[in-house]
Amino acid sequence: MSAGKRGALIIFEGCDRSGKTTQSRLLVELLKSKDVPVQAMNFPERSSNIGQVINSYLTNSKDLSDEVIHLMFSANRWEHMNQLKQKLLEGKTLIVDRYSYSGVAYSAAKGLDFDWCYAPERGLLKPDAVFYLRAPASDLASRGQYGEERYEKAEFQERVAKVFDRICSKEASYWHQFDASQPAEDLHAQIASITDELLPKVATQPLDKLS
Ligand code: FDM
Repeated sequence: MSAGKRGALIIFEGCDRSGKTTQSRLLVELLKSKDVPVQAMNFPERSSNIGQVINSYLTNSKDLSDEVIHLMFSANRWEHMNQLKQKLLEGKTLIVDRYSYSGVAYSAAKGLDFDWCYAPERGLLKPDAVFYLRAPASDLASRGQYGEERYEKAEFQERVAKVFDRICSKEASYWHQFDASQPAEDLHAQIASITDELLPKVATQPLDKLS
């Protein structure tokens, strides 16, 4: 990359089975094919010590209070922030599957206070764009059986979707909402076009923080 040009921080958000994994993979492949330096990441990042506790919780082998697991998810983002920042400043674009908004949406859906949930996210890197894949939870449930993990229940996912909707309307300046029930190629084309415009635009902008 040319000196001083940074990569973009792009986040995919949405309920389980909304197609985030497929769409982030397609976007990474597209950028690679254009020789854009890019890396896929996801949260929770399950390999660290904190990530392993989160994994035990999600797979139901460990119980923790709603507050404690919430702060662990946030700590898991904080422990990777320097690494993310460095990669972005080196010019790498990061395509991240889930971020702070999943943290807020899943915990607020359990009944925790929205502002309390958001507080530990303040100061983390602010995404340049959030691609929110939205589909009715009933639609998602009909795509196939939910898995075995803790949150994979249709009724809970509907509550999560409501919190995502609330965040989406508040953060409209950098959130892009898509109908996740459309064919994957159509969705990818829309995401690719927004990304195409985004990368040169943010390349010379300073990194920002969530406030
Ligand atoms: N999840 C994910 C949270 O509850 N809080 C968070 O901060 C994050 C990042 O973890 F059910 C939930 C969302 C999902 C589960 O996510 C695992 P993946 O994408 O299936 O690994």
